[in-house]
Amino acid sequence: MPETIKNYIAGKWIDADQGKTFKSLNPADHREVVGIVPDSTAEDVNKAVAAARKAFPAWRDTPAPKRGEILFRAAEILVKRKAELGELVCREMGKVLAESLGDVQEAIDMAYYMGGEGRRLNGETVPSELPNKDARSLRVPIGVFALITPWNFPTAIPSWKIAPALVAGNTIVFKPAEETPVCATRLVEILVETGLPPGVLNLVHGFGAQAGEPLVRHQEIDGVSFTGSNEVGEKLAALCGSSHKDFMMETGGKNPIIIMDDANLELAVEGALWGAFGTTGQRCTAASRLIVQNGIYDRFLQAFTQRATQLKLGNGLNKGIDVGPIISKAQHEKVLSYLKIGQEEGATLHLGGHSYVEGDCVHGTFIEPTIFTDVNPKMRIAQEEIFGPVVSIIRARDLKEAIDIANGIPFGLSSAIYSNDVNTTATAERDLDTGLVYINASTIGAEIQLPFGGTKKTGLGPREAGGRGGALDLYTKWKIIYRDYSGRLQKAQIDE
Ligand code: UN1
Repeated sequence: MPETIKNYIAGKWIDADQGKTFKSLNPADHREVVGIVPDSTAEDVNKAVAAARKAFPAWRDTPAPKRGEILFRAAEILVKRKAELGELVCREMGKVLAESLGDVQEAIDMAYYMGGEGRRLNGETVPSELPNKDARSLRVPIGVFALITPWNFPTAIPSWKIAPALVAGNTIVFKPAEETPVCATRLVEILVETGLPPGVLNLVHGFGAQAGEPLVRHQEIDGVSFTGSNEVGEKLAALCGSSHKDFMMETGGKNPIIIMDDANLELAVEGALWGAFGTTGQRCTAASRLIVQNGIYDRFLQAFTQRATQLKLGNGLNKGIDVGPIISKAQHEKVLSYLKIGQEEGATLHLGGHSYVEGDCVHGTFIEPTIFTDVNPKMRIAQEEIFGPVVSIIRARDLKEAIDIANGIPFGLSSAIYSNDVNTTATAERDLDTGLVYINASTIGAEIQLPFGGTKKTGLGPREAGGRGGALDLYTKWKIIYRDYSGRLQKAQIDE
């Protein structure tokens, strides 16, 4: 039975102003409607922003440790309901059950971590150059944040944004991806259950053009955090720049794994398989390029192909499935178009290359794990983000050439190298121009206690997640306080 969901505005669950709805489907079986969803417009956005604005002063003035406690409570509820939520993620987004549970776990980790930040939102106290004067910095909230999230991590990525925004004292209008609205609703329900005051967190469902863009354009929005495509992100960046809104985007990736001649072959094969075909390649951290040194090339290709052939496609709720569906028909078309492009460019289609329509998969949107060989690093399939189970294998003579190929793209999110030589891996650590570098591990699986994000066209603005230079730099601004208790006029830089 499909679930009818609502927007959450000013502490109430309500339908879209115009009463319209759309459907969220199970990508493994499009006959299953997971949710009937409010199709919101600027009217709904306006109500939500007004509610968030109204709630802001009291939330800002709530002690940060108390705001943190709400996140601890949310984490506890998430722990109790992890199995149920994981199943929902699997039904609505399609990733296999173990990965769906991992998605929820990442939200749990983030809620606990950011809950703790409630007691650590520290600034600096420094000596003043004048007597009887204090100098210190404070982190203060920005105001009302628009949070726009993608479908590929339907609980984890919303938690990356909601948890730090809340603990820092901002109020929120959350516009989740239209493909995974039920997962987003469940997360909001859990936060509501913790006793979050009305208006602090508002949820508006809908599409980018009708709901997302009016939200970002709204003059009462102070900050925007967006994860999704470069195309949309760059448009939002321009809008935010011209209206002085704080902005962060996390967009594309085209992540390489370098496999050197001295690598542990088995380890490299397993890492490449997990990076390329885990989450059906629908991660911004997915390994979509394997740069393999000549001496190990043939052995690697043989072992990798053999393992890729064994992967089982299907509904991720079923046992033994390794690769789930592609999220939607539109995305399925896009991936198929790249399979054509690759062949037209002269790459060799080494494995896969078609829709997968065996058995029940005929009702979903599946694509076979696909390997291209004879790929020139400048081909479109080696430069552009495909976001599907498609990997390009590229040959390299030596470390220098491998790193040049790895860096020779517009993106810079994640990279990895497999080698047992410490000099090789240390050089790669230094020279790979990506936000994340993995040594003898795949390109996916970043942990939440360190910043997450990349270089070049992968993103803009402060990084997400925890640690120094992470999300708190986006969700707070600095306020500097000078307090003079000398009782006389003191002149900085002038008084002796
Ligand atoms: C994403 O694909 O947008 O490092 C996020 C990883 C996950 C997050 C991926 N922890 O692969």
